[in-house]
Amino acid sequence: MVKTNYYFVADVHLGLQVGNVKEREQRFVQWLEKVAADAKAIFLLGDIFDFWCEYKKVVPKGYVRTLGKLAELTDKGVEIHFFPGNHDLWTFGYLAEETGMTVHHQPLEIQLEGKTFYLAHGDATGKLTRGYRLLRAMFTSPLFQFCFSWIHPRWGIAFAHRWSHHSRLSKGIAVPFQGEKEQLLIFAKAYAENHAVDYFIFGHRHIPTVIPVAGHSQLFILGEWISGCEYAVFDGTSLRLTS
Ligand SMILES: [Mn+2]
Repeated sequence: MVKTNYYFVADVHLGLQVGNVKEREQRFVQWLEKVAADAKAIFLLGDIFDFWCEYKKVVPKGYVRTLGKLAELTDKGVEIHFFPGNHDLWTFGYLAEETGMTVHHQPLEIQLEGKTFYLAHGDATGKLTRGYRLLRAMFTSPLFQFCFSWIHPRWGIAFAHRWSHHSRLSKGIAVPFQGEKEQLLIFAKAYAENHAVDYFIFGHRHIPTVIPVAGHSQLFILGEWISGCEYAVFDGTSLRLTS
């Protein structure tokens, strides 16, 4: 099959104990298999795993079908990019090494078929609340990560699962789109003032949205896979949200 498409997906939240956990992973793995057939590249824009963490010698249980499929596809030459989200930011080389994905810890501006894309998970994009800034600074701090790694995974991972389950987004309850007050839109508008970006694509918000930014520039917010299976596809000419 001729490879013509680029795929973007986020917020699968694999492992989240809401709804049918097994079915969600099957759905995602089947999707990967299906889109890989005509994919020039697949971009995983964060929170694919509801919790991911790499200890020196240990990774969390589960996700084996996903990890296997990702490795199988990259072995076959499929290009897969992984952006850590706020639920799966603790990857320090193992995911990239084991699955063959390219991991991006920073937002990526990339040219695809002559169009410019700005890609990020979105949790750290735009103006963050003071509380979230502190939390993020803590979670991304090497000292905090070092200390966490010394807690036995039995307690560390259990704590992380409880924390994740507690989060509003994880339960599939998204804050409605904030219109002009939406941080991702405010960011995109400001950024587009001095960068020629055709498409901004983010996840995190769990609300599939397409909204004009300025001129021909558009903001895409991807949906989630807790109850849906939404993604975006770029066929070389135009980008659209679909499921
Ligand atoms: Mn998120």
